[in-house]
Amino acid sequence: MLTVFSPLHNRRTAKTELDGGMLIEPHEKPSRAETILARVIHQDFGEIIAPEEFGLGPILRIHTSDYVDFLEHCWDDWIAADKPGEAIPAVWPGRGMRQRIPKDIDGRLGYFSFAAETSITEGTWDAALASANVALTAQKKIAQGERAVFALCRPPGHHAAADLFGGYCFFNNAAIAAQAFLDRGAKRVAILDVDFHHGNGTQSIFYDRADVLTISLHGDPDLVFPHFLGFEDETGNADGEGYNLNLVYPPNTPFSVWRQGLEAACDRIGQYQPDALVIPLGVDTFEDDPISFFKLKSDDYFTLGERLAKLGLPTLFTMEGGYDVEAIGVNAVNVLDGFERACPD
Ligand code: SP5
Ligand code: ZN
Repeated sequence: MLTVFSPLHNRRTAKTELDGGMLIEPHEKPSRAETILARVIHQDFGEIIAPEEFGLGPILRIHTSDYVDFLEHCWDDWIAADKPGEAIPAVWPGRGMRQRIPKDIDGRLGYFSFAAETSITEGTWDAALASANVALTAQKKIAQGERAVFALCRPPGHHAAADLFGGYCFFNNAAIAAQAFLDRGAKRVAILDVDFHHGNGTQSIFYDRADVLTISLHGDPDLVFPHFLGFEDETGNADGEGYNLNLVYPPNTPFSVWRQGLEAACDRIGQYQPDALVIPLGVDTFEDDPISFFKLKSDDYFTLGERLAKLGLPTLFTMEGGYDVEAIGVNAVNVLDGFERACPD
């Protein structure tokens, strides 16, 4: 399988994540991508290519121009305001307050975010742009005939909404790729999010639409991030009614239970008959993940990949979460390996 990777991911080197009242070293760190890349190379898994550049056009199909402009200039604005640390939002337009974009950078950070763990830093824009280009390059390769491509995206994307960053995400790489499939002639695209966390950004982007089916399997948002979206009664709205599916699991869920949700998701995708499948691939479902509570084991990721291959669809994997850095390479590549082995060609 082809892997798309950009060394520019390394431009995102945040030093701080707000966690438990402390500023800790971020869970979402450069060694994550390097470890996955090393595993792809070690397994001799296939060709690794650099992304092409697509400009802002395909990003603006998903994100608002106000938001893109904010992200591009946030760090410069922060420095111009003489702030000492990394750019962290600390105030939001809560219930009853005005939803308007302020001039001040503290106000803008709050307007364009939904969480405070994700700081914006000097190279964040470069890395986020490269990550979107990784996903778009993978999409183009599939449009040109590849059965499956691995977009080794970093930073991840599935928490990013049309005009919100958070959850370590800035551009929603999976949504950008799904829209690119449609813009190149696909009629329907399915997105099956297997990251431990609910793909709130992706859900919100396509919630009113029937041309993208969004499915997410995740930890109960009553107990974990993102807390305010991802419940099973969220089934879509207007034209999108019936085109969103959330499958929610409690602490300590083992693969034997999780895979029942995977089956339900695959059944729904089968009915939908999409032209392409996008898999936001997080391996923070792993038993030793430091911020999550499922109990998947490394071998289970082969089984996941095999099941996805049996859907028989052109498939684009975007890398999302996974914070046990020692295991992230093995687990991510096991999914791809299981997929390849189950493919007829
Ligand atoms: C892409 C992705 O997986 N994003 C996850 C974002 C999670 N953000 C909230 C993290 C809260 C971590 N709390 C850790 C408690 C254990 N020290
Ligand atoms: Zn996650």
